[in-house]
Amino acid sequence: MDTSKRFKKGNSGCPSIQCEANREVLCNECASGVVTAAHRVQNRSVEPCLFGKGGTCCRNCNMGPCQIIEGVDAMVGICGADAPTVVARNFARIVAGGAAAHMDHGRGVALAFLETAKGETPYEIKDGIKLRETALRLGIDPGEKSKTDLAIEVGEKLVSEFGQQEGAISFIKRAPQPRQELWQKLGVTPRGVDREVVEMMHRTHMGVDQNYKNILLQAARCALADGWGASMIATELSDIMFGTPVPIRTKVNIGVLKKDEVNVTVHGHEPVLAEALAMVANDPEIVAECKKVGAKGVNLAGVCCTGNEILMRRGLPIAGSFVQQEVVLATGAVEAMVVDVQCIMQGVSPVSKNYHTQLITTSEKAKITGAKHVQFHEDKALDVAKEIIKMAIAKFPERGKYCIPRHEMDVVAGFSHETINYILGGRFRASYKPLNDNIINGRIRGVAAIVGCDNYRVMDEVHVELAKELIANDVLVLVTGCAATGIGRAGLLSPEAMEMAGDGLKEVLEAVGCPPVLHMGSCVDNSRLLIAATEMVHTGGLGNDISDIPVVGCAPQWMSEKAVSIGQYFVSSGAYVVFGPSFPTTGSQVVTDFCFKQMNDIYGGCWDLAQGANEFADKMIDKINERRKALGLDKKKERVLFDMAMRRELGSGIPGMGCSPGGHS
Ligand code: NFS
Ligand code: SF4
Repeated sequence: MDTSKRFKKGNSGCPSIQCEANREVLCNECASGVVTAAHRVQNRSVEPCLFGKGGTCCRNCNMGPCQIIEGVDAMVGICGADAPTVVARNFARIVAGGAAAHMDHGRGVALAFLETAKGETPYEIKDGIKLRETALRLGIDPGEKSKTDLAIEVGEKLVSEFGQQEGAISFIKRAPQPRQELWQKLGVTPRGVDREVVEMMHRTHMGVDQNYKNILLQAARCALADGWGASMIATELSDIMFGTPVPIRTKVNIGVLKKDEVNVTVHGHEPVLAEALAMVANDPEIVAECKKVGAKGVNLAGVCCTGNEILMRRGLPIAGSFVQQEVVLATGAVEAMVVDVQCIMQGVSPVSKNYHTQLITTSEKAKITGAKHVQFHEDKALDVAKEIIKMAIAKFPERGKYCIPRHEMDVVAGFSHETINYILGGRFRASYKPLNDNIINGRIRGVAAIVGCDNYRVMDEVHVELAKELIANDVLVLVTGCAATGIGRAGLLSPEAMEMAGDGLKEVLEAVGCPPVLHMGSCVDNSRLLIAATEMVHTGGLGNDISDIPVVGCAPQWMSEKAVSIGQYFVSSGAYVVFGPSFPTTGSQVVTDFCFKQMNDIYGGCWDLAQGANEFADKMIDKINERRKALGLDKKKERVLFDMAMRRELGSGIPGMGCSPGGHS
């Protein structure tokens, strides 16, 4: 039945949605009258504008907006700008927007780290070994320096890189040597973190850079300043402060909410807030307050990438990914949703108004109408955290009708590149050698990253089906972000899922006891993938650069600008990256060809576009095979082709699987 017809604009009801947990909530009486993105996407009466979709609408000056059609002389901008220029400018501004989000996040972490080093916050320097390693990488001699002095020096150095004007950001030197030389030759080595975004915005202002290739070079430099700069700074300093993740068992999906506890969901991105909440959640004072209102305690659960941060480091559960944020509230069982920055739908505020739920904003950068604002300060982190949790406790007696679905799934997360090292190589000879050896001997065909968001424009469980198809073809899968959460809901992040792997991969996994899909963290933690790929190069036997190794990446349901910045830094680092369901340059064949083909000649990595798990798998496995062949590893490895029956069979063993929103594609 086509349920989309049943709902007029503004009406709520049971939307057409595939995920059982989401359906159980939204089709329940407790969600009656609630309107979420699942409803809005069904009720949307206007299709996305073709000019906007393909990147050919320019609003960069007030002679426009101009809508451009490539190859039609009369359809250039008033200023004369043609499709390649406009599309490249728009694409570059998407990269700059995404990179800026990671950069501001990275800066926040770096400043909090410096305050922590100076003893001005309640956090500590937890990973002294990683602190020393990082110091050495920055050219700082740890010598006999105290942990405090060393941390201050590391913090000051990395904070300074945000405003650095000349030279090169430090972590770029972690890349394989040939890659660094290529970046130098192309002139895309980032000089400072912030500088590259400012320059990108300048160059795409009306009447500045008009050569699409030149614009896209700066987009690459801007993205590299994100991946090898801000995101890597965020990951490394978060690890040093809060602990480098090690494999940990926990649960995901809406069923992690508890009926007899005060449910506090923490949504957004920056780990400093979530860590503080986790530090006080079991405080005797808080537990006593809970008892007074008849609750057993505080249940802290994550949403979006904050969820991934606390899942990786503390084993706290994730209630929902991006597409589930409103559904989590529609359970009526959430006392407070605490948010900081990024990926917070404006819809959460009206949804929360249907319940007793208190929506709390904590960053001066992100205020939401209808929410209470409690400003977070690192130096008063625990006091602020307690204040927030007490607000949640006070709401518990007001909880009305609620519905917590039974769906939750066991996952193992916490695969930092350091732990992959230990798991594969053993604590005493930590190394990527076993991984490389198994790729060389063909047990593992290659490595694929599935990253990025989930998205109401995608109907199918692309992440899940793709991951299954890849592991069945002996491809080890690494995941981050909301893709990781979705794949976790489907049961693929547990060691038991190794049964679905191809014989070669299974043999390797059985020996080390890890899942076929490794959860590597939040979206800033894609920097861990850069390091893992570089380690594979350094370990030897698979070529001299990232563009040689049989590693591919994809974001099949991308939504955020951050995803495009991530994709571009992987491409510029030599990876083959497939996006879907659409790509923002398709309004210009010239720019699209440049991204999909010529970038490969420049970087040894390029973009591509696919729709549906099958096409993604085909393209990614073909690329892995192509790289294997170039390395002389082309021993015939039969490709397992999936048909619908096989897909159904694979899915049937896993209860409560999946959670695609089921919107319109
Ligand atoms: Ni990544 Fe994380 Fe999720 Fe997408 Fe948003 S939470 S930083 S952007 S939606 S994966
Ligand atoms: Fe139109 Fe050119 Fe102005 Fe863009 S910059 S809006 S193409 S006149």
